[in-house]
Amino acid sequence: ISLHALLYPAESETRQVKSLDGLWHFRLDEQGVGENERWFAQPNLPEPTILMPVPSSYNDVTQNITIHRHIGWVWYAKDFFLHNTAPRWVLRFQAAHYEIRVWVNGHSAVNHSGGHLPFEADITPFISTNKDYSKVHIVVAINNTLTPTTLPPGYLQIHSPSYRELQTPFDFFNYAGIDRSVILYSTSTAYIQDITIDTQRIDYDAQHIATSAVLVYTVTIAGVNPINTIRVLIELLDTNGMIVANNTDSHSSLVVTKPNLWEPCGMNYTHPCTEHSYLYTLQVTLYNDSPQMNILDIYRIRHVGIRTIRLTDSKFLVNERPFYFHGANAHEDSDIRGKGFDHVILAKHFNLYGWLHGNSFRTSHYPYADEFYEMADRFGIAIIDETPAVGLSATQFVSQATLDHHIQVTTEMINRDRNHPSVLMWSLANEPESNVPSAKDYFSALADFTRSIAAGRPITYVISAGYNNDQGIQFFDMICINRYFGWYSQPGRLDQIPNLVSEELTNWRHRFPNKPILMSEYGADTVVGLHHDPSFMFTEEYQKDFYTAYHGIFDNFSSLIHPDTGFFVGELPWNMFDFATDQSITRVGGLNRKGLFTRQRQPKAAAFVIKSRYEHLESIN
Ligand code: BDP
Repeated sequence: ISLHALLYPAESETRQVKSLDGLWHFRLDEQGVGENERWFAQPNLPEPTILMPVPSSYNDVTQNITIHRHIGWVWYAKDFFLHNTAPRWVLRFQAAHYEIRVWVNGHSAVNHSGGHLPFEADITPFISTNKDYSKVHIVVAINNTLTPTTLPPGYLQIHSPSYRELQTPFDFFNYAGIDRSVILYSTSTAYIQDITIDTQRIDYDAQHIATSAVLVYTVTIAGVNPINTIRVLIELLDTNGMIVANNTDSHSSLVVTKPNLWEPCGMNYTHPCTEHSYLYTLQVTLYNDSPQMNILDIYRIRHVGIRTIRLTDSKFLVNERPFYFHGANAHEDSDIRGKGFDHVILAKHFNLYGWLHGNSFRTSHYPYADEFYEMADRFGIAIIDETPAVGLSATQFVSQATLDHHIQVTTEMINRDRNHPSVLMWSLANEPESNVPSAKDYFSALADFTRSIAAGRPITYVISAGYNNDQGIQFFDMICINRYFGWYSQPGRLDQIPNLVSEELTNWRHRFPNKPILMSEYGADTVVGLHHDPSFMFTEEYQKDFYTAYHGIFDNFSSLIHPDTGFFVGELPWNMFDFATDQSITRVGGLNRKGLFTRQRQPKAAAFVIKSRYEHLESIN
């Protein structure tokens, strides 16, 4: 029953969307007995239960440390009424972490493995249709235990019956629960199942003004038999709602004359970070092939951006012009909510990128909620979309189960995100142990597969290995390196940074003269309010000086500043915000404090250094 979760649930004349967000009944299942005791078949979860907000991570909502650090199964339940006004109802989880089982009115509806991507189930068979309404009881069981074959991986250590520990080879807290929205949506019996859009061709005049663009699309229809009883109409609308192109084939192209292009903000000054980027709407209508031409289904994608991407040996081109990434990496993380999706946090996220004049971020270290991509399309913020493969080591490279899951999660991510113009590149992993020999075959296979579905985007992974021993990046399009000179290495020695960065970039270029290079992480922990002159580690002064030391060298290699010789295409500090980690001796108060902003989204001194740098970069981009 598990379907591919593709189109975002959007309302239209033929589709209803009902939110199931709010308070759900919740309890821990510390002994892991719920499934055997058939909790899913009972009218209520056995007590003790509490109320838990959805969406949110469950970890930080209560005062109970047992819930905060729970490892294993938890259960959620909710009842609601559904009026039978549609022939087909689909239950959609925008994501839940990690292993999920869902029952609807006692029937198993869907199972899913993986914490960061949507999954859905047609629940029509489980609701009674002989009345005007149905009472629906949903029960969800979720297990946050990570294993060597999950992504990210994890290792359960049982020190004693009362002391179990989940070792996580990554630096963020393993928040869990129903952390994104739960949605119910309806369709007609015949419905639009999927739409893909590709805008890889734009023609220009001598002044580089776009004269026309070709938008290739495919519409997939389900629930009709035979297919020749229906017709489809595809229309592209501009921001005034005027139709600029249309077609009646389900797989064809639209030609747009004098197109308005989508561009990342700040690029060529055509679109400062304070304005929105140009988005068309693609409207697909399904009719039955009768004289009445009854409308069966309508679906609109409201974030269609016309733009191209191309890499040269030394440049990242958007619309055939060099693009320089200057933004900051992030996490889905905030006080109380943990990884839970929240519209306030979402809006603040983009308002702060605007304030900073940041034009990009990487979804470190997993795909974010859909809403981030729609906002990025609108704001003109470029995204490097990353899979949850963080913390891979030699153990994983020899596991077929890991490679299979990596391929599955990559496919789900690309299927979900490929229509967003903001997504400029796919990042397949963060800091794998790519210096071991087994990394070679693993990444070769992963690159081959991903290239076959990459939808016009370059592919990369983010490297901590050295230029002389990395085994996998040879199969990818771009070099993204994370470096912590002046922090994890040469701590306290800001004076060493310029030479080390310079050598590093030169050496990578020497080994890979045909791949542009991006600094995908660099940063220093900073306790807000801590000061010292001359600058010492952990102070606000140190964070300022740290960034300044890198910037001078970046400029020496920048493809923006040296169009003929430069090959360095961007800088992404680690991190935009302080974020939660496991408790440890290096993480004061359970936070990684490398944010330019605190976890409450207030600026540290370095945020102003980055802001004035980015204003400058924007003026030359
Ligand atoms: C990098 C990791 C990132 C960490 C960061 C750090 O990619 O996830 O949070 O180090 O230690 O190596 O701050």
